[in-house]
Amino acid sequence: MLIPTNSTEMVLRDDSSEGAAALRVHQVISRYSDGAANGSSVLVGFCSDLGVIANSGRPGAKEAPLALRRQLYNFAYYGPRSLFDMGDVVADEDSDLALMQGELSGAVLRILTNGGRPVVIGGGHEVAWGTWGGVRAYLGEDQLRSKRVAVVNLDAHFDIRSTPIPSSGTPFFQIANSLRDEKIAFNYICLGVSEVANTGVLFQRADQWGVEYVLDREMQNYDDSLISEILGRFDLIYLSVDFDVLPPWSMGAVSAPSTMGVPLHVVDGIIETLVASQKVMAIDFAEFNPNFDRESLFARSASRLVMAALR
Ligand SMILES: [Mn+2]
Repeated sequence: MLIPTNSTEMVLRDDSSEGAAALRVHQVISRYSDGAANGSSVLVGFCSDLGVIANSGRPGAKEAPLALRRQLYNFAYYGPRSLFDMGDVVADEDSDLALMQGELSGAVLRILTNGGRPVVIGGGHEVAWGTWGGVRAYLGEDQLRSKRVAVVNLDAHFDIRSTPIPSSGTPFFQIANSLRDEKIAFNYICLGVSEVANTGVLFQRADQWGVEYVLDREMQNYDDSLISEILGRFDLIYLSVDFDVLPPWSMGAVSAPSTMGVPLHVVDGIIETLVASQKVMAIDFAEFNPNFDRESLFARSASRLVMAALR
């Protein structure tokens, strides 16, 4: 079910006595309504770690939306645009993972249909199958065939495992499979891949499928040509960001911290450039796990990246 965000669960800072321009996100963000969000970013939380548990990972990602909003709502905000918050997709007694993902797909579709840009805060990376469901439904078969649509994933892992039970390790396998059934191209670009965190089978599968990928060690500096080259080839992008793409010293609060990672400023630059192109239809962020944070330090890096998507 969809639960509205309750800002009484957060400590909010108010500097408005300094003047009208002393605004923070919590002072400009409004509860989502269908008529108002045209052209604006819309936050949606996806409170699930069912996929992480199914992938034998460390549970806790379902608490991420609140932990990240606690930071995000206090960030200074300058933008001319309004921001909206749709609340959280949460499990009820009867929910299983597929049901929650279906509910997220419905939320994403509703935002897209009303001209907004969904910015989804997971949850484990199983969030991606839910976000994609909404993007897929919005585009329909015609646009999926006629437009050049890319799935760009910033992640240490390909997440194309073929296990029979869907999990946080399978979303891009699921997307590939569903598109193959309809004979639609799967344009998958995975940035920040770690050689020691993906088995040979996954590299073979990526090669077979023509997945484009860049290794973490090749992404230590921001490379504008890489991003403009991607933007030149595609009309529309679904962007997914797994926080475990970051170095372990920037991000320890994930199920599987990286061993090298792509620096925070590089990931930030990629998100900002892609979003500024207006080609990003929907974004999701995955795998933050507040159980492994300390003094909310990692929540701060993570929400900084979410902020880069809220332009
Ligand atoms: Mn992932």
